Amino acid sequence: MSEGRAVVVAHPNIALAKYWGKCAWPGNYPAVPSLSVTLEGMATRTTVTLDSARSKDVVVLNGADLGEDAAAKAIQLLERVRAAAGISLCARVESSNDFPTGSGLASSASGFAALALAAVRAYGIDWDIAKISDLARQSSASAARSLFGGFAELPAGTRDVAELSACEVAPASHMPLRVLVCVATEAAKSTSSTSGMTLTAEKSPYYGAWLAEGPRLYLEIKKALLARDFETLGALSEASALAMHASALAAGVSYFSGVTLEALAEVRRIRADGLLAFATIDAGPHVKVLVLESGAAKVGERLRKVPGVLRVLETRPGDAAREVLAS
Ligand code: 2P0
Repeated sequence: MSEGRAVVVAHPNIALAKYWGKCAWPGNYPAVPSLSVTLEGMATRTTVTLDSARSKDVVVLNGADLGEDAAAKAIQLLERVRAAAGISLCARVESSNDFPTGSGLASSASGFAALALAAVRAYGIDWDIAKISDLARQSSASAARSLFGGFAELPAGTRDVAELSACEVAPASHMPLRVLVCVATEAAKSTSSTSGMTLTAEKSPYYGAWLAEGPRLYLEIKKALLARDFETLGALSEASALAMHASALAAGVSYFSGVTLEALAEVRRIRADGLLAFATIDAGPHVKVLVLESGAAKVGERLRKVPGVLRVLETRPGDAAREVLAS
């Protein structure tokens, strides 16, 4: 790294125990604890370069200048870093994803994890990974988890905690898990996670049930993960996703498409045929299927035939966000 420049690669993560809903006070604190797996096989690469010739930050995503409005969250993060570093120089941010962006494939998780680490390094601040995770969380709570490899958790916010970071629960080698991502569309979603959560909290008659069920499932999911009990882990992860979406649906917030339902039905048929496969869904139409390495080829073959599935990405537990040499 030359001074004032850093390049970072980060992977998205998918939550086995879902985060959905925020604490009532400002600062982007999650209302429920979550537990995720960071996925090798999809990646964001972000470069932050300080530039004394610039009077504004520029954020380029997948080759297109975002403009100030779309880049507002990224610029806010840079402002926090500048305040901590005591440096006023603006920056150029270039970021690209090798998977669909803004579509429920956790591009904001890998994107803000990569930006937080790259910005802290480029501005030369000596923060540990917990502090960088806290920085990423303020922009996008799921991003706090992508600073870590393997399996990571993020606690719920509490009134007395200002710095809230994720931490590693188990390394990538803990379980031979594979996550088969059924890509249902290349398009970005129309309801952001943040507004979906707000609408759910305001309008869903089942939001209270989710706030009770989410933390209970998180504890059971963590227990099953630590015991390497894949069948229980998968079943509970599917339950967490369905409970989250049930509460959102009751507020009129739907991320499902026909392809989502077709893929969910196929996962149930796969299980009925005696194979262990479990579904999870985030704020987008893609179904992600949890399998063990030994079942990945067979299950993948069946998912590829689901009507509307464009392609199936095979991903596995991966590494933490990391600085790389500029190429
Ligand atoms: C998760 N999701 O735990 C849940 C499950 C989507 C469904 O975290 O509002 O982009 O920026 O903190 O992190 C996606 O939401 O939301 C998300 P904000 P974020 O992965």
